[in-house]
Amino acid sequence: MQTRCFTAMAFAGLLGSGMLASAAPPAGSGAITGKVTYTGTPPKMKPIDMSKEPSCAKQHATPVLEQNVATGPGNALQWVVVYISAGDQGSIAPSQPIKYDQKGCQYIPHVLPLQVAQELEIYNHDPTSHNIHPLAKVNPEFNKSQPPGSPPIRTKYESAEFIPVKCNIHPWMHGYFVVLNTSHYAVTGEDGSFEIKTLPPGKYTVTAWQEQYPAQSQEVTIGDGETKTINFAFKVPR
Ligand SMILES: [Cu+2]
Repeated sequence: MQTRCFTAMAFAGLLGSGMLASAAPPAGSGAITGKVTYTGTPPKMKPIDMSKEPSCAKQHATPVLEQNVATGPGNALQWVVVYISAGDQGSIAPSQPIKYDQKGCQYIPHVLPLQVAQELEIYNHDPTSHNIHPLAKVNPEFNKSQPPGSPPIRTKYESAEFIPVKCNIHPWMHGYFVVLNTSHYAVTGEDGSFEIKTLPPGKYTVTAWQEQYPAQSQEVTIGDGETKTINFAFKVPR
C-alpha cells in the first residue's frame, strides 16, 4: 500500500514538473534593470585582418575590431547576457524563429541569446562561403558549409548551453549562442544597460554572463509590478 502510494506521488511529481517546463509563464509586470561595467584595464581589441577575403574586407570602411571584450563609454561592457538563472516559473519558446547572420565575415549579433527549443535560422548574406561550426558539447555539434545565396540553415537546441561559434573558413569569425531555459533575459548594448521585463512577483537569481570573464549572480526579490535596479561590475584581471 505504501509502495503504491509512493509511486503515485512520484508519478504526480514527474507530471507536475513536465507541465511546468512547457507551461506559459504567469504574466507579470515586474522588471529588473541595470548596467554592466568593468573595473581595471580591458585588453585593447585588435583590428581584424580580412585581406584573405577581399569580398568581406571591402564591406568595411574601417577595420572591424575583435569583440570578445567590447566596451563603451562609462566603463560599459557590451555583449553581456543577463538572465534569470533560478526562480523562473516556466517558459515557452517563442514560435517566431530567431535570426543569426553572417555578413561582412562577422557574426551578427556577436552574442545571440535564444531559448531552448526555439527555432534558429542562420543566414549567409555574404558573396562568399561560410562554414558555421557551433562547438556544442551538451547539444549535438554540427559543422555546415553555406555557399552564397543558400537558404538559411534551420536548427534548434534542446538543452541550455553556452556555445562558442566559429567559421572553419575564416579563423577570425567568433560568436556565441547562449541557449537559455528562460524567456527572461537581455543582452547589454554599447551603454552596458539591460532590462528584463514581464517578471511575475518572486525571488530570482540573476546571472550576468560574459564570454571571457567568470559569470556573476545576484539574488533579487520582485514584488507585484515592481522594478528593481541591480548592477554588475566585471573585474578585468591584470
Ligand atoms: Cu566564414
